[in-house]
Amino acid sequence: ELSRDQVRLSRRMSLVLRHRPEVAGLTLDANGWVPVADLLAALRISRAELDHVVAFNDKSRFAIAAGDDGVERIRASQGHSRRVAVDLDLPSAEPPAVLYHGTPRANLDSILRDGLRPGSRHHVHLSVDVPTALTVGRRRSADVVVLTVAAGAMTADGHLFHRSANGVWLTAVVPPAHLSLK
Ligand code: HQG
Repeated sequence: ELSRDQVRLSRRMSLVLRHRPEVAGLTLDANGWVPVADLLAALRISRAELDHVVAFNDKSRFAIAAGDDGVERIRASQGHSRRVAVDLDLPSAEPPAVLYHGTPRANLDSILRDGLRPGSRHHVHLSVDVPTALTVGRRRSADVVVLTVAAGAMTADGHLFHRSANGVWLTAVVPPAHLSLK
């Protein structure tokens, strides 16, 4: 478990690496990576503090990799704002037959009418199981519904899916015909 300060750091990293890199004076590369050394300097944290948050945040939100140039870089594995022009360059992958999406009940009518839309992010985010979907929905409301997404049927219809490094399924939109209430 992370301490309260470590959770705060994790949130700050999400802000910078997904939504507003400019607040830290950083620019993400085309695939969302930034040199680890630059992030440490921008957030004024040590490598040990960074590594702890990367290793122990509850959803493995961040990935570190060395580039061909030997420079270690970090990025968020999913969840970027649309205003940040990042292409995660994930291969498309075949999803399980069904996936799940948890959302406040207040969104239900609109979703069943218009389908799931990515909102301010790059993709619609889908969960592999109901408990995860409930957790996602409860970030926003205590009164949550879970939708079943016919991912297999969507694939047959030509929709593309990607799996993020931390196991979140991503797709552009989910039409209402492929949604049902769990
Ligand atoms: C809803 C967290 C009305 C949608 C999570 C959701 C996830 C509609 C909200 C990741 C709609 C967007 C993403 C429509 C979609 N009408 N409401 N037609 N279509 N919505 O935060 O999936 O902790 O952008 O149901 O775990 O909640 O940050 O998406 O309620 O993986 O790492 O519009 O964020 O990850 O909200 O969450 P979000 P989300 P982290």
